[in-house]
Amino acid sequence: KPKVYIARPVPAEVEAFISKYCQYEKWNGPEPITRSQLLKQISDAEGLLITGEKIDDEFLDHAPRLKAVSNISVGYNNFDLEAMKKRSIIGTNTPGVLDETVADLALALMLSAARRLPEMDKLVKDGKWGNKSDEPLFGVDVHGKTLGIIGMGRIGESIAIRGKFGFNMEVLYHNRRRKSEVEETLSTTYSSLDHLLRESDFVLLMVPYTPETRHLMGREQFALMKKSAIFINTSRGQTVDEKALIEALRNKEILAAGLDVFEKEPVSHDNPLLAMPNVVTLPHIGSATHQTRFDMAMLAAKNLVAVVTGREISNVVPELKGLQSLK
Ligand code: 8YV
Repeated sequence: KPKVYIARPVPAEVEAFISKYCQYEKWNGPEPITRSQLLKQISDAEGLLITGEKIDDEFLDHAPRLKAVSNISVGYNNFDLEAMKKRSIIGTNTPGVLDETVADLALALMLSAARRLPEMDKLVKDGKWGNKSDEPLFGVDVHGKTLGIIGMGRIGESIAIRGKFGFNMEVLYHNRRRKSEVEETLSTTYSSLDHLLRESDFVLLMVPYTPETRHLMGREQFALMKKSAIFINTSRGQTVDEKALIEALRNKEILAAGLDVFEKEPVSHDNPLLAMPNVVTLPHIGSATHQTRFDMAMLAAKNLVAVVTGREISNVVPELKGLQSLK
């Protein structure tokens, strides 16, 4: 049986599945495995199950027998694609199984920021629910507003459905590729980035992190947004120039933000965003429900087993697809 290493805790059923096809070792520590600990574990591994650990030249030099790296996540910005290509290492991800869950969270962030839920929760718990005018507690509506989605992949579509049919929103989208099928079925409107930023009441970022999307939202982009608009990020922190976001919020160029991701994670305690009552912050939990994380781990396990046992492989990341035939 091929040898694999499981670097993240996975449900017992997932481990049992892997054990049918592979010999495996796993990380047992209560703390997440560090890079140097992981480098010590991979000298004879043919496959690896990870979430987000950087796979680069140095890493691969420590893993001469490696064939497959299976990410328990849809994002794969941790893959150095060139380094993997050079060595014909197949990388897989978990598309599809988390779309609805991440879309739910995106709507939760929109609603939380618009109706100021964390502020209101704190007010009640602090015993400050007075009987004076409640105007200071007013928020803004979500229903019927314009939602601009930057990145119309699978998750973007699930968010568009919620906005359109759940909240009667007008949905604009910007994407690398225009998607006429989404325009027809969801009556969304393709828009240039600038137009979307100018027109939207909610600007939601749902793009993969690549060299092209680094700091996609910067000073200029925030300046185009309405002063009454709310910015939501459920993608990757590095797609936003966080300094520019902080400035835009400080200068009241935008109303509020809802963030599941940050440039540096875990976010530092002294990050100015944490002190802003109009910023809703979450610890990167877009896909974090019991069911979805189970489904992601099982799919990642199936991807891994398929590569190391030479079965038909699905979910190879697009940039590494041609490599299948080389193995
Ligand atoms: C990660 C994610 O899996 O799938 C992604 O791209 O961002 C998440 O679902 C999560 O960070 C795991 O810790």
